[in-house]
Amino acid sequence: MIVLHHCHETRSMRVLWLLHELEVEFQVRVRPFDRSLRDPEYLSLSPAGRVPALEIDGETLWESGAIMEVLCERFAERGLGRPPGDIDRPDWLVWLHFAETVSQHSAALTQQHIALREDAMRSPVIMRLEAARLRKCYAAIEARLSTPVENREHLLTSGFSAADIAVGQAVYMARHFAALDDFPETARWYAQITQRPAFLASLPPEGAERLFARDFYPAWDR
Ligand SMILES: N[C@@H](CCC(=O)N[C@@H](CS)C(=O)NCC(=O)O)C(=O)O
Repeated sequence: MIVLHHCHETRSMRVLWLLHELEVEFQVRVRPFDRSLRDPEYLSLSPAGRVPALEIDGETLWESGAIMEVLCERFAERGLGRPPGDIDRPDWLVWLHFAETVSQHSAALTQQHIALREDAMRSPVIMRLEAARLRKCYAAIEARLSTPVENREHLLTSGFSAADIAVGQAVYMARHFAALDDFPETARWYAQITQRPAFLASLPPEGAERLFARDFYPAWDR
């Protein structure tokens, strides 16, 4: 049995979305997003105490990008990966892992706006800087989606893939700190992929404790 260790609205959501797309049997172990990720029991699954961790085929994996590669290879028939030799393989790898470039800024902003307990600990400079760096990431996605190829609806020319899932989920987190208003192609793509039933199934269920209590956290203006 595949077991995903997951915290709502974090990077593990991209693995959850992928598992739903793959239509395989799996269990989700929802964990609170707190110090319990440092308990020895969880550190034995994920040595730095991070989510996601995935138990599969008697092994435990961590790092969302690696987990997504493994799942796409293991369930290759679902067509969400691009195997070696595929013309879109290099772009698939680039975009799959670009999700982490986006998410590092969301993680810094989550720390600034949510994790730090006292206002005196927060830095308006870091808030503005990290939000600006998110917009640079949006610009990269916008440029890609504006590249004139026929039917450019997804990040890859060959259509929907795990790269859209990884970057789409990274944008899900990022939108809490930087709006998509100036990025029309990215907004269109995001609206389209997040209608997918597998994305909707990866959202926190009604009543669950969410990471993001608000839809948007503006940078402090001082
Ligand atoms: N590069 C790793 C990052 C994992 C990561 O830092 N996950 C965050 C949630 S988005 C986490 O577990 N944070 C808990 C902590 O830092 O204590 C991945 O993509 O899996």
